[in-house]
Amino acid sequence: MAQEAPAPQDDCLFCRIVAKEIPATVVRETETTLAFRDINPQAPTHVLVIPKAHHRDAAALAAADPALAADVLRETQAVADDEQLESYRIVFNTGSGAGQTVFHTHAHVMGGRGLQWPPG
Ligand code: D5M
Repeated sequence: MAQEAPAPQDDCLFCRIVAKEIPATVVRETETTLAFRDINPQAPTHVLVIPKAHHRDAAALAAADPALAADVLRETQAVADDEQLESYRIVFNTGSGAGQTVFHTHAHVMGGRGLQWPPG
């Protein structure tokens, strides 16, 4: 059973995008999720899918609300379908050492070019 949704954080950039206090190029929205284009795209398609509720990273989201984590994953697939991506990458940077800079769970959906493995 999901816990009560965490309150929006005043100092969280993505909570402020959810609240429409900061503009974003939204490509999809559901009751529980928002998908918008990354401001610094690393691929022709680079969309961020976030839960509207504040969780600091993917692990915290999965622990607190697995159904919401599933909503986010379902929306990454929907973005890939909308963008007609045959191959794409889903990334959850988790922790500053892995490059996480915004501590509100977000899935990067990247595609539209060849993607190397392993990433840097
Ligand atoms: O990814 C955080 C991502 O968030 C990074 O790729 C830039 C993006 N970003 C930062 N500010 C904005 C706004 N205002 N709109 C859209 N995208 C934004 P991380 O995995 O935490 O490094």
